[in-house]
Amino acid sequence: KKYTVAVVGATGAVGTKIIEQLIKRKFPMAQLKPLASKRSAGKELAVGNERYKIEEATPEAFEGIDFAFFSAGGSVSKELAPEAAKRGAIVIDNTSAFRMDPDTPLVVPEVNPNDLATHQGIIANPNCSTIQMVAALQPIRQAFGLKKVIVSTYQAVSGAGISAVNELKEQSVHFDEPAGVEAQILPVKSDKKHYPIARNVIPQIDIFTENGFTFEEMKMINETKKILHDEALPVAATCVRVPVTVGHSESVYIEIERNDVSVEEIKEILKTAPGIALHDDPATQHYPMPLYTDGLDDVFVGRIRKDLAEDTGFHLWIVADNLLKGAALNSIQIAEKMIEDGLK
Ligand code: A2P
Ligand code: 11C
Repeated sequence: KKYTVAVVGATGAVGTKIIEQLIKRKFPMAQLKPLASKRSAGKELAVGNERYKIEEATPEAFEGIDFAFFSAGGSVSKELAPEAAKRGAIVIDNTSAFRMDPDTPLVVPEVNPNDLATHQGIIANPNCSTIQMVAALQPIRQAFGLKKVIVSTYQAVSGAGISAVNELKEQSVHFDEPAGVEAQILPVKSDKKHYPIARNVIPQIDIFTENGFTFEEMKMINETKKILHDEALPVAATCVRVPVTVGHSESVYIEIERNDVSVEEIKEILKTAPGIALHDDPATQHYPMPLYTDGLDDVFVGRIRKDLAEDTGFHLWIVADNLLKGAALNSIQIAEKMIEDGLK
């Protein structure tokens, strides 16, 4: 069987990757419909040898669509995802609009595939920094239990969209005086102040919530608990933007249930875990770095160490392409899994 597919936000950082991946993975498509704002309607989109006409995303655009991938921001999803679902499409939403809705499954196929069966038309794709973390932690959790997670992130500017990537590029051209190029996007376009990202590190991703954590940090905390079905799991996050184009990195401290586990045993588990690539050899300076994971599908793990004071504690370094496993690839894997499970 072949499916009709719509991509909402087709001109964006994630939308273009979704189209690339649909083609690369030979997703069984009868038709591909790129949708964006009125500004882009009528323009042509070139992907490989193919050219597609971009249409405006309207409720009617979803007539006859089987799968609709959304990555055009939360407000577009809130308005149009229910319209697409009403017309019979399975919506796979990349925004935070429905993630914490109890009726919406939040899925990483390697971690909680069984949640897909409960869907009511919309499936949420988790935040990029959450996806790569739970993908690496779930196999460890299944083998040894998981008691606590503390994560600090080093996130690429592409997570904030194409305009943030352009901002880093422009500031980098003026390397000696990045502050001379006025920052307009980062850390958050809608917030009051903006700071340069070239030659800088910004400890704010998304706006602040009332408890002092940012929304990005709260997403990591709440989404991790939802995906792992463990509301009581203590999770803390500090999310930081770094001058990297693609690839989020994470320093993760975990405590497991057992106190007799070695680093070797953790490595053995990760070696065979789906979607995980273990790159961990200090002797040869082998560890994951975002520059080398750009364009790759796996979640890369390295620098695994046992804590020096806590028997159940381990430190890990986790890197993945935020636009692929963090967004486009995971979304398509959700659709592939649904087809495999006979859910569409
Ligand atoms: P457009 O190019 O027409 O503005 P990014 O996250 O990289 O900044 O991309 C955002 C994506 O969301 C773009 O494809 C953009 O399309 C799309 N978009 C923005 N606003 C709307 C809207 N109101 N309706 C549909 N798509 C939208
Ligand atoms: C970032 N993680 O790096 C964000 C982007 O909720 O899907 C993804 C935001 C989201 O800025």
